Amino acid sequence: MEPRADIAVIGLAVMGQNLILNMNDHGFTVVAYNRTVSKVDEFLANEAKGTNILGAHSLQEMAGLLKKPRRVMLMVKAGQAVDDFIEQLLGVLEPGDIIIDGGNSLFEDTIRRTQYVESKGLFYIGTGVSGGEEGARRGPSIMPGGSPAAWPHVKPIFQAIAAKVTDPKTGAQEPCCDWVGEGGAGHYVKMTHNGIEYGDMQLICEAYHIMKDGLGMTPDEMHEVFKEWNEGELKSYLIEITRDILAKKDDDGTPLVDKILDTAGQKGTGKWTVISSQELGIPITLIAEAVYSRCVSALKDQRVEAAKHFPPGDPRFAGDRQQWINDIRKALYASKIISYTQGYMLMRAAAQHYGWNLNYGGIALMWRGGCIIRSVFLGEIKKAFDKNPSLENLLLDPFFKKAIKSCVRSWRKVVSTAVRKGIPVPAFSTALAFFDGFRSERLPANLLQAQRDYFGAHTYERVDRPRGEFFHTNWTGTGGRVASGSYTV
Ligand code: NBP
Repeated sequence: MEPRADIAVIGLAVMGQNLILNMNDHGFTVVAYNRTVSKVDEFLANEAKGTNILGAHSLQEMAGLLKKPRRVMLMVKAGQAVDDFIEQLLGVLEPGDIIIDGGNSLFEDTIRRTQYVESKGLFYIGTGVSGGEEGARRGPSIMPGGSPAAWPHVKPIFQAIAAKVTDPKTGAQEPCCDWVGEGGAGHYVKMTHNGIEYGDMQLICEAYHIMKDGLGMTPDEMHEVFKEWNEGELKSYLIEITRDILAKKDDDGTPLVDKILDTAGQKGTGKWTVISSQELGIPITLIAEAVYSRCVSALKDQRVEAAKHFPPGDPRFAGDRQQWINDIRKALYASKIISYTQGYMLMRAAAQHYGWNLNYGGIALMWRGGCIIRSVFLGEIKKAFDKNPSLENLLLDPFFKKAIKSCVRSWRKVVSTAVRKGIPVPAFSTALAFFDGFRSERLPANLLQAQRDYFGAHTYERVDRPRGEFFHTNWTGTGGRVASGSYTV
């Protein structure tokens, strides 16, 4: 058969199948391949029936069907499967061809794979794809990085199948997909997206927890609150699904949410975000708390036991319920601003460390539609970076500065009352602690430096001397004159 296919997709699980169908809808001819080859025929006979989708039963056959430069997209389990396929593909592709990994790969693997594939004369793209099954089928958010030379060949397909959002200024339909940067930049941005997703979900859960235990509200009542919140500044996919979840009834007519076991799992991208933040020295405290909150939730048996030893007091918040609901909304909004501020701080540090030229407004646009964290809020972030592309910190943008100031009273009230009443609000409170630390001209780290110098001769800088001059004090009178050069604590 003559080469006539635009792209091949390997991996016929939920994401691969739906992306193929999406590509087909947009007029591209796609070749489908899967490790378990019988799934190719199953797919062609069912979901892909009546479409232009082609099937291949070997990688050689797949390569023969593709126009050049060949574009091959992997939608397989992240990890070794990707390396194995790359190795096999190098045997059937030729220089100039493009291998794309659309799975949730660790960005460091993508950096390594880009270098490896480029060393063989081919190009590599590691791309985040967000939006789950529905997104893959109807329009995901796509965050590609890797070999810049490959982007023009992939761009028409990716931008066609991506979610679209309307540019408020021009009214034009903008795709939620653009070039992110070299090497692992695309997967890094996707990882940060997932970290922020962890944070957003935790914040919503804390608001729910306060309304449930502090205000004694039923799921139906909370459904109404989330419905209202979804019409304002919090309008987002996650608020929308929370609204719908709270209205959902089990077969016996009672709220389904009350029947769901309170232990959460995690797949790893939240954890990776926190690990990277630790390596880069960036405080993404809210995402970290969101990951740890899932870990605490997983200790169900221990929690049940501990609850017997430390029984709760009365968690009820005194005062006007509607006023509290407004305060909780503001606490959620302010905490969300902190979470995104931290996420952007992380991406900025990563860009500097790995040498990526990230377009921060473009990233907000990519997240504006198609993905799990899509929201009107991201439109405001896009505007902030459009106004000032070199904006150092989101908190200092006039819109967000004003927003935080208008929320801060409610935020403190909600956090302090939840703490007094024993309702855990780790994300709300860490966001507030970060805010208070970040806006402090002077922190107690002077004492900390003194402690470090005391026990380890780590030296310190002085407020009355220029930065970069280091001093050591013989605190006890028994220490030596030598300062530590390598031992760091
Ligand atoms: P899975 O992550 O469940 O992977 C299934 C595919 O991987 C099948 O094609 C399977 O082939 C193949 N595979 C496995 Br498993 N082990 C393999 C190996 N050792 N060698 C070769 N192939 C192997 O599929 P998915 O949920 O569609 O996700 C695909 C990628 O997209 C993943 O990286 C995922 O993290 C990412 N992602 C998923 C979502 C989502 O909502 N599901 C969202 C965004 C991104 P087989 O049929 O022969 O077993």
